Amino acid sequence: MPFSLLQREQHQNFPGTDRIMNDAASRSATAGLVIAVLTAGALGAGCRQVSPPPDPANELPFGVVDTPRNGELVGRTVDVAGWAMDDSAIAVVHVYVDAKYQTSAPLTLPRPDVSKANQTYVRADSKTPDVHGWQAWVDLGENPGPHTIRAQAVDDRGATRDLGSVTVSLIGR
Ligand SMILES: [Ca+2]
Repeated sequence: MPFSLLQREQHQNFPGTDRIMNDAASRSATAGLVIAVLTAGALGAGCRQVSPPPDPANELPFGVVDTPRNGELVGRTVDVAGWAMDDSAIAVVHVYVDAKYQTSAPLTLPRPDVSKANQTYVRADSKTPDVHGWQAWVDLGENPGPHTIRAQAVDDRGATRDLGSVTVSLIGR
């Protein structure tokens, strides 16, 4: 890769390293190697993400998968639904098929029955105090036989808990 192109990329990704690269280039005929090393190091550091530490006061979310039922015979496209609650708020529900991520669903469906059964988790300041239900469509693929659908709720602080898993049977053609 020509130096100028590399430098331009480096500048776009890591503007702070621009001056270091220029110095290195003027000092040595091996500047290209130095820059390559700097680039690799900077890229490595740039890809790392540091999560905040878990909050000991934060409760895990909870809930269930209502449909489909365990052992149900289904077609390839399956309606998956349930509910979730949290001591603060549910950010999203992730749905996995055969241990692979497939889709995500927010809470959108009113479930006053869930509010009634878990009144201490209903927030008085919520604009949608009865919305605890989620729904998603998943694709089981082409292989007939058993497939496992798993749902995981994530709260607004990143804590995650499995809501449950069901194993259904895809009817062959
Ligand atoms: Ca929580």
